Amino acid sequence: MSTRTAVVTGASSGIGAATARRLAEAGYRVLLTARREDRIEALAAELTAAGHEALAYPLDVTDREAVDAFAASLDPHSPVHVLVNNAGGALGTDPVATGDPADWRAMYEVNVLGVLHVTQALLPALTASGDGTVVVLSSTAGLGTYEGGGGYVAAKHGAHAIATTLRLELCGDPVRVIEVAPGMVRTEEFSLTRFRGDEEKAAAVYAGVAEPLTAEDVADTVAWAVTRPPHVNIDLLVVRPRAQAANHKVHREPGA
Ligand code: 8X3
Repeated sequence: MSTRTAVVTGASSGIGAATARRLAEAGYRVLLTARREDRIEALAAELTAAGHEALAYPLDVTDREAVDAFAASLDPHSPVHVLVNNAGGALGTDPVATGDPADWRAMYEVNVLGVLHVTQALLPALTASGDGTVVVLSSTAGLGTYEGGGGYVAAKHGAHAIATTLRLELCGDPVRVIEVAPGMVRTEEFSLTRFRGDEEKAAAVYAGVAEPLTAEDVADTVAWAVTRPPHVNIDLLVVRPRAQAANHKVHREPGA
């Protein structure tokens, strides 16, 4: 089988970096994109040293011109088989009544328009591959609401809507759309970013939870879904830790 190429956005840390590692191990040539060039360069070097094919391309998915330039830079003779739309994130836990519209806008930009930009730009290459896969890393926040979810819940509902609509629109084309919706995942940055660097508040999210999911758990799920035979479309996978039965129903060990 000739080398297959996977593009991963937000590959500088967390689920994106773990997914890039897993896809590289599965034999994909991985194109790592994220804003932080030093991080994706380091990951590309690590993967290359381990005998995999990996390249870093600094990219802000909210910048449409930059996304188009990235797509144009790809070798037209080397199709893209997989796009993992992972870049995203949350800002704040304010109620709707007091949420900052600037935060809502920023979350919409990255979680919704970011997915739109990269998917639109790479769709021709994914289709040309004859067997393309678009992965949308949404969230359980895209499937239900919770107090304080605010703009993140709204934005992830948008990402979910892109996945479901695109799947309908591409029916008959050689591109499948897979949505993976993680619940509580403890990564180095997600909650820290949400709480703007407040380590105490970030840690409290996971307080007493024996085993939140790890980035590797989610990457494992993504890699499994992507490596099913081309005719098998895993529409939607909801992945949570055992201790989380719903976003608002989390088992915490006493004393936490
Ligand atoms: C992360 C899940 O519960 O923080 O996407 O919204 S949650």
